[in-house]
Amino acid sequence: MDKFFNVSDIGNLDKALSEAFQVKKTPYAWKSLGENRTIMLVFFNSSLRTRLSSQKAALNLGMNPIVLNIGTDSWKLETSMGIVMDGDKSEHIKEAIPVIASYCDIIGVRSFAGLQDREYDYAETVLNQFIEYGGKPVISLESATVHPCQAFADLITIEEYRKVARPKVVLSWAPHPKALPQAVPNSFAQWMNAAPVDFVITHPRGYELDPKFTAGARIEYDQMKALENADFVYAKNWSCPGVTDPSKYGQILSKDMGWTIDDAHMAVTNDAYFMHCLPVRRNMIVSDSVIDGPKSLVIPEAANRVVSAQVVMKRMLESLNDGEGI
Ligand code: SN0
Repeated sequence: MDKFFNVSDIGNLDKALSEAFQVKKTPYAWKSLGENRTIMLVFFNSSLRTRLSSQKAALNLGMNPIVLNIGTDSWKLETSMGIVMDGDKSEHIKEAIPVIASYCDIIGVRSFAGLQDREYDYAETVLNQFIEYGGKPVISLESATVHPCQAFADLITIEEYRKVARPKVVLSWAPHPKALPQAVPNSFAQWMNAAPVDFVITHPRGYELDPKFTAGARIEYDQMKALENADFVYAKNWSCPGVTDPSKYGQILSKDMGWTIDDAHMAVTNDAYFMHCLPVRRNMIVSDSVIDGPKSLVIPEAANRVVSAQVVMKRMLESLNDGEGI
């Protein structure tokens, strides 16, 4: 495995899930796999779970994690090509990436969508530069359009808590004061489409996600109807993906608090579990009563971030070791 980006990168999902549960049961069983290996975790944006769970996963595998916060710990990096560097960016990514790569075996990158230029974001420009100029395996730690470590942890959580063979999973848009990327809902949709679940997406009109990630999923614009008999409710805000109107890309189209997941929303479900990737804005996305209630999975879901990251890093280390005949 030399990149972790899409659901297809993990291969067979049953196999990935059984590996995940093995890793969860015996996290230190592969302690020698990462010996003398280094992973560089590069953050262009804030993080709590991703930074801590990635370090923990690396340590469980006996690997050395190094964290770099771009702009605060390092020089500000220029990512545009052919530019006269007379602004506040001191170093170009064309030098920075190969330098970073020369110090490590695997690179993890967090680089959010800028939400200004749809084409630039949806081409995954920054992540692809790390692949091109780094020449090392790359993990997306939430890049412009995907957050695969989160979606894999979500799938593990659903597998652990599901009571029926084919649970109904509803991804619901919810209001937020800021414009947020589409990476989390894109990946969640992509992974749920590949999983044995009855998947429904609900959002106000104009928030249609890119069919590249959602094709095949049912969209129900009536939130209450979508939530009927749900076994899992996955709430998330995202800004306008610009699918129906590219000129609105990255904009907030609605702050309708009627979409906040509260007890009345949960009442129409099949006593559903509540999920969110965190960080969450209380009483915007979800009411205190639901997130603090007995069906909230947000903490076990976050704990599974170590498991998903560890499976991905384990696979990359195995590929590296195989390639080098160790
Ligand atoms: C990010 C997002 O993609 O929605 C990261 C989620 C894992 N979330 C935020 O940036 C939330 C920021 C805020 O102020 O609530």
